[in-house]
Amino acid sequence: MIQLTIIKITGYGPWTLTLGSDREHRLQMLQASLYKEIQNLFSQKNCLAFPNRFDEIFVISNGLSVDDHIEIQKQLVKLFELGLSMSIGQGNTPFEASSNADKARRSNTSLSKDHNIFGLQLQKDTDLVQIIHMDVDGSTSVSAKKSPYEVSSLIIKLYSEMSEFFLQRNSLAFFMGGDNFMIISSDFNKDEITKFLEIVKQKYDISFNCGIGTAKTGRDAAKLATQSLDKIRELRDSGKKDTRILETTC
Ligand SMILES: Nc1nc2c(ncn2[C@@H]2O[C@H](COP(=O)(O)OP(=O)(O)OP(=O)(O)O)[C@@H](O)[C@H]2O)c(=O)[nH]1
Ligand SMILES: [Mg+2]
Repeated sequence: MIQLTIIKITGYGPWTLTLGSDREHRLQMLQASLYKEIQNLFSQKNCLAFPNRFDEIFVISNGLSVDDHIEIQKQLVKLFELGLSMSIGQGNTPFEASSNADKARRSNTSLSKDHNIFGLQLQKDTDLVQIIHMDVDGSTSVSAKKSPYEVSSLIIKLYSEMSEFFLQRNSLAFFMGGDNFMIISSDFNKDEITKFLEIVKQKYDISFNCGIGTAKTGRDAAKLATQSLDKIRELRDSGKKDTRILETTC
C-alpha cells in the first residue's frame, strides 16, 4: 500500500486573469517558489515531492497523518496568497493511490474541511515504497553531438515513452531534471525494466542506468535508488562489471 498526496492550486485559472496579460513571469516565479516550499516542508517529514504539471505536485506521503498535512497546509497558507488543496490517496499501486486521491477531491470527500484536505479515512499501515532512478548512460557524449534544444527534444521523447510504458504497469514516471527520471513503481520484476531498456535502445539508441530503492518513506526510497545508480556507475567506471539495473532495499 502506497500513499500519495496531490497538491493543487485552487481557483488558479480565474486568479491568473486578475493579473492582466503581463503575467507570465509572475506565474513562473509563483510556481517555482510553490514547488520549492512544498519540497522543503514535505522532505522535512521524509516525503518526496515530484513536479507534475507546474500547478500540481505529487508527493509520496507514506507515514504522514492528516494532522501532519494540516501542519504543512498551515505553513503554506502563511506563505502564499493562493489556496491549495491536498488530496490523499492510498492504493496497492501508485496509479491506484493517485486515482483514489483524485476521486476524493472530485467527490468532495473531506478529511479536513477547514484545511482543504480530501481523502478517505487513512489506513496507518502503508508498506514499502519503491522508486526507480533512471539516468541516461553517458548523456554528456550524447549532448556533445546535438544542440541544447535537440537534447531537450530527445529527453521529451524518452519521457513520453517512459510515462506510457510504466503507466500501463500502474507506475508513475517523473522528469527530475538533466537526464534524470524517477518512477514511483509497483513492485514489478526486473524483466519489465529490461524490456523498457530494450525498447529505448532500439528506438533511440539510448541506454539508461536504473537504480532501484525500496524503503518505508519516499525520501529513503529515493536515497537508496540514487545509491544504487551511483553503484552502477562505480562498477562501470572500475571496469569490473557492466550492470544496467541494481536494487537496494532498506
Ligand atoms: N535530478 C537529478 N539530476 C542530476 C543528478 N545527478 C546529475 N544530475 C543532472 O544530470 C546531468 C547529467 O549528469 P550525468 O548523468 O552525471 O552525466 P552523464 O554523462 O550521463 O554520466 P553518467 O550518467 O555517469 O553516464 C547533470 O548535468 C545534472 O543536471 C541527480 O541525482 N538528480
Ligand atoms: Mg547520466
